[in-house]
Amino acid sequence: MKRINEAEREALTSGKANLSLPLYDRSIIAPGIVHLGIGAFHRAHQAWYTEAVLNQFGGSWGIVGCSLRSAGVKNQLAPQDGLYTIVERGPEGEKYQLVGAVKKVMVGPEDPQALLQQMADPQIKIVSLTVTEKGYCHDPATGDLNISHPDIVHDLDNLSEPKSAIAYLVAALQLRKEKGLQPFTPLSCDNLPNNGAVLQKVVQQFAEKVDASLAAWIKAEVTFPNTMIDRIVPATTEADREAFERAAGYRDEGIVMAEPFSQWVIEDNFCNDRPQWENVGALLVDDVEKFEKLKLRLLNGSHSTLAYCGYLSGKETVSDVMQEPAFVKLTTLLMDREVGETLDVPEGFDVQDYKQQLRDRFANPGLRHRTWQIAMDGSQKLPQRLLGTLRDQLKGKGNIDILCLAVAAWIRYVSAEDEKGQAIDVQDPFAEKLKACHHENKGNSAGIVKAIVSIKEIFDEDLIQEEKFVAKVTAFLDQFYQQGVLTTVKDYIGAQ
Ligand code: CS2
Repeated sequence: MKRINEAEREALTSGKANLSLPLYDRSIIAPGIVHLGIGAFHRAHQAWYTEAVLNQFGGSWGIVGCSLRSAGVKNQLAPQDGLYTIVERGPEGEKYQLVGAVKKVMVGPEDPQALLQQMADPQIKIVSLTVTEKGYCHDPATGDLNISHPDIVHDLDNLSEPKSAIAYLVAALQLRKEKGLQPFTPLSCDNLPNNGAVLQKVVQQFAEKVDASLAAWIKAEVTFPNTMIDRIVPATTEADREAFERAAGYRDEGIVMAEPFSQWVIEDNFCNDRPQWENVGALLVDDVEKFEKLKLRLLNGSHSTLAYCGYLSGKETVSDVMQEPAFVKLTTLLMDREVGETLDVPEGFDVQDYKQQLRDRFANPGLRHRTWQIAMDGSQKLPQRLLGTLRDQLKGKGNIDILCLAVAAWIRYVSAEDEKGQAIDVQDPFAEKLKACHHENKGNSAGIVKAIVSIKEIFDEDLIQEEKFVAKVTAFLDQFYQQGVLTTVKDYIGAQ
């Protein structure tokens, strides 16, 4: 079947019900945004909002999408002239939208200078990022730049050929400073609390190592808005592409699957121009923190809990996990009791409704969001998803049971062996270290927990001192080994 691109677009898409198309002339749209990390999430979220701005208002807000690692996305999108389809999967079936906002795709390692020049182009007003938690090269517990991170070590010596997003930002800002240009706004769109502030800290610390006057200029001129981003976007599979091809009648290597729900809350603090995202559904506010905390703790905290418990109970997707009443109850209790007690809900926000919506979103059978995908990079995710709530609950003497159960499930998962003795493909920068903690303490849950909770980069220095926390995690881990995760959860829920 024919593949979508500009030349074929008219013939392949016209007259198709269920498919919406770009409403603007793509050929006159100049790029205004460089995006680092053009994975599925960006294409279904920020690019989707920007597409809505282009559809309604036009403007120079085309996107240059960049990968900092592989050429995978470029190979998908370049032959399609940047066109790709969002497949929205809701309870009522599928809706398709062809998106035209991505004007060009670049791959950092293919030509770092070309990417730096692109970022330094005066037409570029924003450099946004979805590089995942580990892309910030920081110590998740303290937020400081990890200066022994191999990419950072490399980049400090080779600033004209960077590897990390952090060095790309600093090097491109340096070029703009030298040219006497206004800076672009770096816009973090990753699932980190105070993501803008985290980015600012690592950029500032990196810049200080490069040149003090550059660091001072960044401090004075550049703003780093915080954002809360939300849309469930599972990795696309070949089966998704084939099903789409059959249904839509054209081939698209770049399709992304998404749920109907989407939310974007942005701190309105830009040092250069920005698209009118507020006119297409985003919320531009003075302070993102309350929204961020709510989302990271309720959605992502539950997601990680369900991912570890679910994977270990043999469930492939989150919607499979939500078929099991004990897991639904576990999530409800986690949301209402442990997380709920720590939240400062924004005025006018219906949190009860939000929690119910979350459970419905998790249960969406069309999404096929794999537990294994969410389980990735737990060492980078746990601090903001579970450990912040835990610290607040310890301080307020609130309940910590399910938080401990979740941490125990993660610890069980990173042993890299499932309940049937099969290997688990644990993707995590700390995978080897975590596995070693298990090996060195085989059969001794207390030893395993002690070794893992002593990893300061994840747990900081305080949590190993919290006896109640360590004891509960150990008890759950023991129970997991004795009777499995599902039975443990059922027992726990039954006793509530
Ligand atoms: C998920 C998130 O993969 C994960 O860790 O928890 O990607 C989640 O789907 C999004 O944050 C939803 O907005």
